[in-house]
Amino acid sequence: MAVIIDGKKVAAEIRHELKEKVEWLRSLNVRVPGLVTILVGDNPASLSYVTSKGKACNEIGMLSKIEKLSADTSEEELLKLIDSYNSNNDYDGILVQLPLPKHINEDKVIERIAPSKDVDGFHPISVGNLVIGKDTFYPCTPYGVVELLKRYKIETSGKHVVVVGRSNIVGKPVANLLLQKKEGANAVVTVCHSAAKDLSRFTKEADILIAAIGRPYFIKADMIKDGVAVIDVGINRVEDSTLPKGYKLVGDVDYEGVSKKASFITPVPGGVGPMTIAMLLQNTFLAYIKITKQKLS
Ligand code: L34
Repeated sequence: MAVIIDGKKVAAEIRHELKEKVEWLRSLNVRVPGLVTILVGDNPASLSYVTSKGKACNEIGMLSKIEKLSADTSEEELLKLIDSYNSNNDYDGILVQLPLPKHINEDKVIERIAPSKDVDGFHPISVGNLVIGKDTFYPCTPYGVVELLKRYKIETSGKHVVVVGRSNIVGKPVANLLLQKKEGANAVVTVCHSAAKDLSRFTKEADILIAAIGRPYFIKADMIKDGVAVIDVGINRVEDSTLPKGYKLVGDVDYEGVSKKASFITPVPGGVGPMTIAMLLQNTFLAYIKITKQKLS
């Protein structure tokens, strides 16, 4: 049976580490890091993630603001709001929760965020810096995956990581992170996706399998080799009328079967999800440090 990677616990540890740093800043009577999260529309999952982000900020003593805009907000208005936070010195990080309503161009919005405040790491400048191995903000979910591997001492150097999924939010950045020539990375990385002719051919080769497909129970036991470490990034709502909410959360991995064969596995919920939020706080702290250093030099 696989070791269960407890993302909830690791995320709490990271938040605790950050809380101590923020308390230290408070004791010095200096400004603390601040994050603004912008939500457009009323997608229930997005609302719940954004609420969790705000709560996590407050709990560690960071400044937090949630800007809730109606679904019919124009692109122009959203861009103006971003501009105002780009020049607001109380906020080090700006996050626009995705997805956005169809009438708003996501690329345009992401590109409007000042790269120095891009705590999501989605700006083309951040993405480019990641690809060429320069210091930058790493996207929170991929960063959380790498941090989980590190804290569970799962060797990545020289190992074959197979990523299933090629999104800009998870698949591509997690592949680029693990490809880097540095500690906690240095992996041989394969990225596969829906166009693969025989996906199992690739997934069976993995020492570490990262599932970011967005389809419930997609990775089955017969698609993996014994002893693989499995990171399940998927968060799917599956109907379950026996529950008060009417749905349950499941990953992209058939946990039942796969956990019997794997060496490590992340559960859903309680795996990668909480890490996304912890790494967002970490990035906001990093943005604060960078901005403060720049002012001093
Ligand atoms: N801009 N948009 C932007 N940045 C992001 O980093 C995100 N993402 C994804 C969606 N859109 C985004 C998130 O914040 C997904 N995501 C996210 C954040 C937190 C959790 C899941 C996804 C999370 O906390 N998951 C919990 C369960 C939450 C629940 O009960 O609904 C877990 O244990 O997996």
